[in-house]
Amino acid sequence: MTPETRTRVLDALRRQHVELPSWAFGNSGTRFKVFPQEGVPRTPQEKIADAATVHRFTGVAPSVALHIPWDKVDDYTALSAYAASEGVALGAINSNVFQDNDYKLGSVTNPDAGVRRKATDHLLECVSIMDATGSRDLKLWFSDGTNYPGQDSIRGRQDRLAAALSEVYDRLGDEQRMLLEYKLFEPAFYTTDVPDWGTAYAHCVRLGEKAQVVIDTGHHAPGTNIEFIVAFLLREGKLGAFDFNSRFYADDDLMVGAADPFQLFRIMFEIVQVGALDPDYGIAFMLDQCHNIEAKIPAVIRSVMNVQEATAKALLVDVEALTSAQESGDVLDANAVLMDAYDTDVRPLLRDLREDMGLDPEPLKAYARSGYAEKIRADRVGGEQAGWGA
Ligand code: AOS
Ligand code: ZN
Ligand code: ZN
Repeated sequence: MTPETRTRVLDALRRQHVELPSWAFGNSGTRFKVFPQEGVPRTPQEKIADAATVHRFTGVAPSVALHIPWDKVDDYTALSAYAASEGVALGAINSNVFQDNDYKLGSVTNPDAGVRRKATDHLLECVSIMDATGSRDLKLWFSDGTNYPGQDSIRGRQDRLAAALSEVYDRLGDEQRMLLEYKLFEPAFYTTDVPDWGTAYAHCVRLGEKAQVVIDTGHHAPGTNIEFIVAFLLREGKLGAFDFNSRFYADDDLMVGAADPFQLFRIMFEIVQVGALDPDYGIAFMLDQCHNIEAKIPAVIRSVMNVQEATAKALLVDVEALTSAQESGDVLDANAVLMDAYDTDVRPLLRDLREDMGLDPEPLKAYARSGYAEKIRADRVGGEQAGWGA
């Protein structure tokens, strides 16, 4: 690696920004069982403190996404000030129109106008919360869909979705954005109202430039070429954010980079090629994970490190050599250039980066030594632990 390459790569990595989900620190599980862990946060403030701890050891996770109502508080301006005092900012506001009895047949696409009103009002409330927290992004994921052919009008539901999105879009401030997430299936099994990037993209195009698509890496059919979607949306200026995680089967929400680090590298290569890694470009690189059986804070630290490793490898691709091989039609050479970067052990480089940033080069070991895990286990007794749905 030339000194110029090294400087370029380190500069880009120093500016990298991964956003953490507040819910990754709470208890979670499957539909069969939630395994509670000791020391888990009981309040939004404690979740923020845990996220800030991950930032202290990694240096590249300076914001935390909230989920409403799981992170509901009376005073969001005060919550924002608390986050700042912990050294992080509040990030995307995630809405929740999937955990209420009223939403059995859908939220904004429900056949009942009253339920649609309630769901849309919740989304509007989330924008008011963004006004107070200073958050830029409203993240929307709809569990809406149907289970049986004939259950509802596929087309009618698209009309209802468009109407709700448009009402919420009109409420956004100049600096605010709407991020629309898609998911192939689950909890609905027959039709999903926003099942794929094309549907999300089409709604976002109609809405306008403040609406962009979220790619959750776990929300595709097996074998889907996610980096193609990344490249396409980037080209159209419609990629707003990622929800990073790993999947083996469906929406597994495992640690990013655990199942398929090569896919993560291929995604990050599409990103770095157009300079979209820089926070000023506007893409939010968020994690959306649940740590059901592993310790939560170290799992989030590991995930951030996995994103950094994939990014460092992507930044190391010799673009000049790649372009020349591509232009001369040398398939094997082009592939070899990409694989050379992927096969590089970037861990020494990342250790140097952390030292440059005044951090311990080994975040997981440093966290283990810090005593934070013991402290939260001792302090957080009594009260109700945060978790899926609380
Ligand atoms: C659901 O499958 C999605 O991934 C959403 O991003 C969801 O809002 C998030 O998991 C928090 O509930
Ligand atoms: Zn997600
Ligand atoms: Zn998901």
